[in-house]
Amino acid sequence: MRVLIYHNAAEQWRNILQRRLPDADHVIAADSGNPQADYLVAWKPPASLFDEQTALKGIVNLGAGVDSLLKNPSLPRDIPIVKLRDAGMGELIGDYARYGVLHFQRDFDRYRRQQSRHEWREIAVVDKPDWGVGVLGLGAIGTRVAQMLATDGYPVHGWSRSPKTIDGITCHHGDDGLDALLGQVMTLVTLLPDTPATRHIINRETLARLPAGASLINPGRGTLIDEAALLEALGDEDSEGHLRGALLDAFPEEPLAADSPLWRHPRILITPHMAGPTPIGAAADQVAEVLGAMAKGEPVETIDPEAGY
Ligand code: OXD
Repeated sequence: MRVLIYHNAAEQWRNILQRRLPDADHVIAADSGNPQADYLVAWKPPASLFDEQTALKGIVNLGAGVDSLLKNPSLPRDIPIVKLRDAGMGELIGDYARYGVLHFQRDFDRYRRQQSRHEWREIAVVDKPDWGVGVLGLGAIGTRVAQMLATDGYPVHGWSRSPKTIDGITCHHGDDGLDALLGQVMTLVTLLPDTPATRHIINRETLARLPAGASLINPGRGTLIDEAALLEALGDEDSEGHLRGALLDAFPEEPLAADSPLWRHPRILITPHMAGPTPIGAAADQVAEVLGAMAKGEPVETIDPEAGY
């Protein structure tokens, strides 16, 4: 079987896949003139790659989110697509969420501002059991993040479109469930996929349902958040608004434009889509397993292009 690899670390991927599937022909995709391949293993491939590849039997998306792939105008609609499940990204994103939750729960944002005024004043701690945390999106990664936060002692509420049961997490679903969750969480972590149904799910109305002084952490997708509503909820630059602060890792356009007002807002922390880098070893195990199964005609867990994840 021939596997075509498209990734900005393609060489590393080729070497690691070669070791796992030594009998396959692993080819790094060039801009054009690639040989016909059986499988494409790729992250954000260009449309031209699909235009020239006419014999593909399957695609492995080298990331957990398939939004970019599904928006590709030349994506063939009739072949299976498999995405990376949690290959260790869950724990990394869990650490990111933990950092963000502690940042707000232990008032590091407020202490930072006090420091700029040379102000020495201790703020009473809100205990973890009184600091509800919401996790929107209970896929493999959201579930891991929710469990890590619950282990830390926060009451964690999770939300998904359809009902779920997860040990130690209060699970909500549907529109009513979202309302119920929002009213009870001091920090909201958004880990939903980018689909038409989740676009701007964080908007003026949903932000208003959070308790005053709540905070937002978005290691998911930038499209989940209505940016104008976020800025409005954060209030002016000198005093906390209904929303106390936000830690943002994902943006609708990346890199975030240099003139975006988000950069200079004093209560927004920005990171460059680094919350959950893919651990290549565990991810390569998954890719090799999927390619092996597809080559043998065995069933694999494919994404649902209609649902968008
Ligand atoms: C992913 C990502 O989807 O890195 O894996 O955003």
